[in-house]
Amino acid sequence: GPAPEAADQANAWLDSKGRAFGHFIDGAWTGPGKTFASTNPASGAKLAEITDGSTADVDAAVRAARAAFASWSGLRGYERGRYLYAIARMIQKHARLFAVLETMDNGKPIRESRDADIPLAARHFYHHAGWATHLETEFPGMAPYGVCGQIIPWNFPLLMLAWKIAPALAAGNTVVLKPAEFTSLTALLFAEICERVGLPKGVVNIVTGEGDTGAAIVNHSDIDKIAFTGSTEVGKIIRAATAGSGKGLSLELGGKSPYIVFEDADLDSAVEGLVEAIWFNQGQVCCAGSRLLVQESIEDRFIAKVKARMAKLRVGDPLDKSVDIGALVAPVQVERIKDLMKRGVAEGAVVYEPDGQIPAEGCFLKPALVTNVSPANTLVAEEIFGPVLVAMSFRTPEEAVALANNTRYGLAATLWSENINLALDIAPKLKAGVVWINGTNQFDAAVGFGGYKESGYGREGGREGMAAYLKPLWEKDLKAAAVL
Ligand code: TXE
Repeated sequence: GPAPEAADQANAWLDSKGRAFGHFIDGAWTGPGKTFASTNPASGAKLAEITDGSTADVDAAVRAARAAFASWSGLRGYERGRYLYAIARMIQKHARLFAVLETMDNGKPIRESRDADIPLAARHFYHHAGWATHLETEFPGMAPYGVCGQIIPWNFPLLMLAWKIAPALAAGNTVVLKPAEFTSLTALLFAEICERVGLPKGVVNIVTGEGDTGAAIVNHSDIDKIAFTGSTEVGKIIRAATAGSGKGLSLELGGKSPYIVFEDADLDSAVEGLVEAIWFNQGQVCCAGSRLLVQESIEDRFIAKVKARMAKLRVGDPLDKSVDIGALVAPVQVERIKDLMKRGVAEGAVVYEPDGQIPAEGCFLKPALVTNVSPANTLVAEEIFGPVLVAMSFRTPEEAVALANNTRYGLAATLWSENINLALDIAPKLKAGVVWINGTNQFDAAVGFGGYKESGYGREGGREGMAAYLKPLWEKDLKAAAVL
């Protein structure tokens, strides 16, 4: 089980804040206003009260960001880079506190927050500190947008914050960021880090709240660019709301990514990859390999291996280092997943779940494997965003490609084959922003990530991700910015 002291440091930090948070605006903390509770989904215990940001709060944050913009964007790139390096080091220094807090707030296994979320967030700031120092040579004639409004989801709270804030700041933008209502805590700890490294006031503003607060950001007239990661439904609303406003926009939305296993694949490795693809973070991953497509000749053998592996997955206390599957983020998500499963079963799907107990209380679900489905089944067509894998088979590589692309999404795809000619022939035919061969869920700050079709547009990370926070300078601006 978890070491009894595992949560002590995070609880001490929450206690030191009185377990009630306001916003971080213009380098200062507002008092808590009208609040909602943030709970630990593994236990149902209340962690803190979070302020539900009003239109006036958003406006104050935008004004602070606007006021900070001239001097922040006027710094030389290497000077901004120094702040980003300092933030990266502080995330590393407080990595354990960040990891435990993230796990308590979100329910994800501590092994994942410790080994993935937090180190990748630090890496993102290091990487973009480098970009800041090279902007003037790598992006001549480009300038920051101005004030960026950023709205993020709850599945990778600190990491999504890093994906948004690091490139925005490197480019010289100032930001107003809203974390998701279920998971505001690491964003608030991050605000404290901005204070500690002496980031100029107003450069980063964190406004907490629910969808209405997000809408207030989207609709604010003095914001120059919106960046959103979340559901396709809300992405569509935001696209409509910003159309014709002149605001820049990037959207990273849902997915239903195929995981293709050819008959000549190394099956044991493909099974391990599959565990990573669909059960990492309880399946609450936009690029989750949630649609298994397996070649008919090996279908029975492969499915048997998957079931045997599923039986060994440990579901339980996310603070326990030996746990593979923690809690889902909130009861509403558990209900959503159960409803989708009911619909799928009514349409003919067969569900396999391994024997064994899972905690009776808390947002826990067993890993599930769904078979006997056609492409029209709800569980094949809809993003489930939970620990649910759907499996279908194919006969020929052409059929695999057709099935893989038969989706309104296009975020990621994985394929397994020991035949490199086949792999390299198939990969470019998959309509997905990223294709992994004989591996899965490989992320790096240096590589652009993003989707096609209803998975959104724009890229985060790498050169494309930097470009997404820059726009061409007009001639008069070029003259004014002669220092470039
Ligand atoms: O997402 P929302 P929800 C998918 C996934 C999940 C489903 C529902 O399938 O089951 O969406 O999740 C803010 N204007 N993904 O309802 O609402 C909200 O406060 C502006 C996939 O939690 O999209 C939060 O900060 N902002 C996804 C953020 O949007 C609004 C990750 C995301 O929440 C808003 C999350 C509005 N009108 C969910 N309404 C991925 N691709 O990773 C809400 N928000």
